[in-house]
Amino acid sequence: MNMTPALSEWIDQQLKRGCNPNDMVDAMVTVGHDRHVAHEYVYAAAARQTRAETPGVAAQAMARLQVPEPLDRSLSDGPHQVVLSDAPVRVLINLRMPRVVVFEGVLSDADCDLLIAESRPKLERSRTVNRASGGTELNAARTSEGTYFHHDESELLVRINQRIAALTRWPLENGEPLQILHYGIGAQYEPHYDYFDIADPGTEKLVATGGQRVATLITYLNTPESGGATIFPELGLEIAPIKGNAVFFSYDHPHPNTLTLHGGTPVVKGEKWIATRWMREFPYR
Ligand code: PD2
Ligand code: ZN
Repeated sequence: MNMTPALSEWIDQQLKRGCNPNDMVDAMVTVGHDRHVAHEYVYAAAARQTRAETPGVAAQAMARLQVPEPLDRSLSDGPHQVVLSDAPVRVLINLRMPRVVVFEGVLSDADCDLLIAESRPKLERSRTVNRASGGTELNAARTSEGTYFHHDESELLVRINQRIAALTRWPLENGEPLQILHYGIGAQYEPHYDYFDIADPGTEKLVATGGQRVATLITYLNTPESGGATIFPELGLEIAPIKGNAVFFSYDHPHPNTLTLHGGTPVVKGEKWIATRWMREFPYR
């Protein structure tokens, strides 16, 4: 069943009356809507209302968003690994605030090599989002080259995307295309936040599809000989880039007090390849 003007109006009215969004999803399912689609409609409408009605930019930035949560229990009383349909993934570090999880074995060596091989001929100098316009631009702070892959671009991408979605427990369709980055000696990614700043004029355009970014998974496709760590300067945390490992972090509101400032330090020896999945609130199309 598709979204009709009448359904859209019903959703808006129920939300304005203060109805519980989950009850609304249940009601839509009983009249024949797919649960996933119903969830998407209701939560997208709720987010639109919040943005439109919340008085100031500052308040909007503080509204808490749903974020992916890869682990369903603490490492103290549960296994240290996530069982997926193919190979398990081990949890190395589990930090609550900010939410950061470091994983081992997210991708096999063979899949890392294949991703690099498929990316190499497509590499272009990395562009960053222009916060004012919502477009992209070359940026001295990001001296890497990169490319991206659509979700179903190849059998390899389908497999990797399914694995990332299962690990993060977040719908693949909420993911931006998988971004591959290559850093040579001296190349780095200066500290930044991955969310879009509410105060930036370009943000409205950037969140029009998929809403805010709410989480990031950076997977290391090789092990640089020296340098190239991922750092969270405010936490004093450095993560060694090790082939097949990954760092996940989430940010439930687009504000520096999420403590998710992070960067990639210059590669000192060798080269560095990563695959980044940025996750949005809603389907990204
Ligand atoms: O390459 C990294 O370590 C890195 C650091 C900061 C990647 C990203 N951000 C990113 O892809 O968002
Ligand atoms: Zn980043």
